[in-house]
Amino acid sequence: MPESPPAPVDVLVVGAGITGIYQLYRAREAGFSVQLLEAGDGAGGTWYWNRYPGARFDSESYTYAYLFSEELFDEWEWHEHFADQPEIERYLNHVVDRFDLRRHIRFGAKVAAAVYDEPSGAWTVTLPDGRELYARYLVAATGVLSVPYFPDVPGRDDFRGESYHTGLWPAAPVDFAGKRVAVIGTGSSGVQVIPASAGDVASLTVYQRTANWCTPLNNAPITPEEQAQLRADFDAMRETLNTSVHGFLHRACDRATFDDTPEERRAYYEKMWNSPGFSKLTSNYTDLLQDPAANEQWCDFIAAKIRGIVHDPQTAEKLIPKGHRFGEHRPPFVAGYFETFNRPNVTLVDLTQTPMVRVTATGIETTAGAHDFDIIVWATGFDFGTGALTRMGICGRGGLALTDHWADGPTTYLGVQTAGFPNFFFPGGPHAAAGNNPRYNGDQVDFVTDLLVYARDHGFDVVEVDPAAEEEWTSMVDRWAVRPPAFGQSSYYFGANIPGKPRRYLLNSAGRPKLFAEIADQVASDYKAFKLSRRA
Ligand code: NA7
Repeated sequence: MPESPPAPVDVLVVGAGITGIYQLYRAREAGFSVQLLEAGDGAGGTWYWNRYPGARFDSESYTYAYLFSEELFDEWEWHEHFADQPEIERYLNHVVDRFDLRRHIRFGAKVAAAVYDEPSGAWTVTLPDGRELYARYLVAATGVLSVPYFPDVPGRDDFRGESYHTGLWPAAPVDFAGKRVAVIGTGSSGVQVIPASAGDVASLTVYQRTANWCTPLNNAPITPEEQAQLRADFDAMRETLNTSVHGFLHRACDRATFDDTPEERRAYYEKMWNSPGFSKLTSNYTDLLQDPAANEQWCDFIAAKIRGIVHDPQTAEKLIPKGHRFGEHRPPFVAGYFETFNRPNVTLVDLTQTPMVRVTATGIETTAGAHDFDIIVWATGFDFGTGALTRMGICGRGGLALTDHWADGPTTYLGVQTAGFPNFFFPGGPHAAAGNNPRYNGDQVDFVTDLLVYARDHGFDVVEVDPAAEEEWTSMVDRWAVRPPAFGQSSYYFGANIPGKPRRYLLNSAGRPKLFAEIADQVASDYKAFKLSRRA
């Protein structure tokens, strides 16, 4: 007997990362029938795929985690202020099972195409084997850093040793012991994998094109007293996170750089250097990102630290960024990174001096010569923001392809919907966050769910954003991106790491207050930015 087609669901979620799991939970709680499709064989999204040695949070564990359930918060004990990947993956699986969500997830199910059907107002989603699924609402929780990028280096496929991308790391541990290892890329992933793997290897060669302003993560175990305090402070912590611009607990500074004397400044920078994670951005002097002279002071301090840590002066100079300021690229946070270059088995290759020529069958060739390797690690980043959404074969009203609609870069309203694609949402996509991602993504999931509940309660089943609202939000994003001192145009925030990608800003620099204000306005105005209708 031929298999009968699956029953349509109310909500089809794509992606079992932190956003998708929460969307599944919220939509179930709201009484919708829900199915979640996940390309991987396990839950976790970013924290499923990025299992390279050294992968860990650089937002505080308890501020990155879910805050929708105090019971969940109370029963999960994070071991470290910045948890490592295995603990994060365990946590996300715990959430899936604790809320009985696993039975709604289909693993190993990558979306090949998703097409909007105007007469029914529903979506047809096709899997690679041709099977079709039907849903009223399609919610892509596919993340902004989920499509790994391999640069087009000649000969990349010729290498006969092992090669891995940090964002596609295998589940079985990679054995580095005694191997000659190359790491290409020194962004947040590269600078985590480098110190974590240097101990075991015969040799580690780091191919750096752009040095980054790395500062210490300053991780530590969470003591029993801190655990107790975190629980006691749950409500206050949630309140602080909900009202902070970037979704962190860090306290803002009340002074600008040159309000302090040079001695006071040095002491404050020392305090920043020893502070946890992103507080170097969020608690630093108020003019850090506004005044280039202020930024330079902080950069000089970091450069002096690097010179103090790295024994070889030439290597130290190569590790000091040139040509971009602190905060212009996403700042990585490190543990023992600069110290790694003092090991006798670690070499830094500066690709600005000796560019990469090709990958060969046995290694890597630069203009300075060739080196053989057993393992090449590609820590070369992601197609940020739009990478996953533009690879899902999405077609909206009138057969409009999302890739065509976004040919010049994404246009969105609140970073959750785009005009011409009714009943399609993408919380956690472009134009939402600029800070601690799960906090924003959770706001967006809440917004989408509440909107769908509103539509259902009022007898509507087609939800589509007004092009004027989309235009307004997108202009706001673009305006903020070029506010003085506009910088970062060379970063992946603008799509600059992918050849040929439109240079459009992919974050929402106005932050959470803007998102909250807009959401409140929508709720108060019966979602005036959306056209709600009944299917024909
Ligand atoms: P990033 O931050 O995009 O870093 C990618 C790195 O790869 C960066 O150092 C790049 O140098 C380097 N890269 C890219 N292409 C090349 C070529 N062709 N040759 C040499 N080096 C290259 O990605 P990550 O995975 O580290 O971090 C992504 C996010 O994950 C991060 O922001 C956190 O949110 C966690 P470039 O700077 O382009 O010169």
